[in-house]
Amino acid sequence: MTKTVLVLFGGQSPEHPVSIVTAVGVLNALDTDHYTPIPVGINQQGDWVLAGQHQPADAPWSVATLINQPPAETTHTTALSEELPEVSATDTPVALRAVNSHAQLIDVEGKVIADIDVVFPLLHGPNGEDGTVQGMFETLGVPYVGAGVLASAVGMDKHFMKIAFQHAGLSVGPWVTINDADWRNNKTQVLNRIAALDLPLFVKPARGGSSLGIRRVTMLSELEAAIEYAREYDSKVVVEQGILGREIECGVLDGLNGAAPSASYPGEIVVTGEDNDEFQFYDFTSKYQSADSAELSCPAQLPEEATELVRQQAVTAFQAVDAAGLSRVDFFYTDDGELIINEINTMPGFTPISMYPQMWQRTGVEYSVLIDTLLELALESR
Ligand code: G1L
Repeated sequence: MTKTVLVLFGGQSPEHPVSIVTAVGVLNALDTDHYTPIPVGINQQGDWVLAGQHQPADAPWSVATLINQPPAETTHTTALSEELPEVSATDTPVALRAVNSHAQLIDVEGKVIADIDVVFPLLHGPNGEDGTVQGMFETLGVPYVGAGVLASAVGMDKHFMKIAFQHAGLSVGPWVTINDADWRNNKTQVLNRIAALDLPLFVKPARGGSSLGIRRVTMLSELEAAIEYAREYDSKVVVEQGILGREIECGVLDGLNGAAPSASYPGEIVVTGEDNDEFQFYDFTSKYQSADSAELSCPAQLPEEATELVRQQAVTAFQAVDAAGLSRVDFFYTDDGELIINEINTMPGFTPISMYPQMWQRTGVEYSVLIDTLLELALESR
C-alpha cells in the first residue's frame, strides 16, 4: 500500500508560478512505489482545485483515474510532462476535511476523492509559509512536510527571527524594527534611532516571503520614502544596516529517528558579470531568472574553520526557530572573517535546480532522497 501525498501548490502570491515549477519537480521525483501523489492547486482566487486532470492518464500525477473521469483533451504526449497545465475553470474544486481522525480530500458535494496520509505544502507568502496553512493541517490532524506553525511564522518575521538568533548566540547585523504605532506616534525618535546605523540601509517589510517592498537607502534623505514604501506591504518594517561581505548559504536537513539535523556544504552564488556592486541585491525579477552569469560555488571557497562554523551555525539557527524538515540559512561572511546571520528560510526554493537541492547534491544527497527523507520525517510520529 502506498501512502497518499497531497502536493499543495500555487496560492495567492506573486510566486505562484515558482510554486508550480516546484510542484512539477517534486511530482516527477516522488517515489511512486511508496507514494501516490495528488496534486492540488490553489488558484489566484484562493480556491483549491484538483490539478493534473488534463494530464495523460499514465502521467505520475494524473488524477483522471481517481475521479473516475476520462482525461480531458490534452496536447501532452509524454507521461513526464514538463508543465502542469494552467489551473482552469473546469478543474474540480476540492476541500480537505477530517473524519475519524483521518484527512480526506473531498469534492464540493462531499464525495471522497482520496484519504490523505501526508501533505507536501509548496506555497509561498501569506497563508502559505507563515504558519497559517500549517495550523490548518494541525487542526485536521494530518502530517505535513516542513516547519510547523511557530517556526513558519518566525521564519516569516524578520524581527522575531533576529531575536531568536540573538538568543541562540548567533551574530545578527544592527537593525531597527518599526511598529505601526511607533511610526505614527514617534516618527522623529524612530528616525533618530535609525540614524545611528551606518549607510547603506536596507528597508524591508518585516513579513514577506519575497523581495517585494524592499529598498536600499544610500542617503538618509531617502529613508522616509523607503519606510513608507515598505509599509505598503507590511505595517511592521525592519531597517537593516548593510553588511559588507560574501553571501554564504547552507542547507539544513532534519535527522530521522531523532537524529540531529545535518548541514550541507556551504554554497555561494558567484556572479561573473560586470554588475558587481558589493551591496547589490537580487530584485524580484533577477532572483528567479537564472542569469547565466551567476553560478553556484559549493563547497564555497572558505577557510576550513569558516566552513565548519557555517555548518554549525546553520544547525543552531534551525534549532533556534524550532524548525523541522528543512531550511536554508543565509549568512554574510565579512572581510574580517566574521559570520553574520542574515535569515532562515523554512520554505526555500525547491526546484531541482534551486540553491537548496543543488547544495545537497554537491554534499552527496540527491533531490529524490531529499523528498523521501522529508516525507519520512513528516510521517514519523512526533
Ligand atoms: F515542504 C517543504 F519541504 F518544507 C517545502 C515547502 C515549500 C520546501 C520548499 C518549499 N518551497 C516553496 O514552496 C516555494 C519556495 C517554491 C514557494 Cl513557491
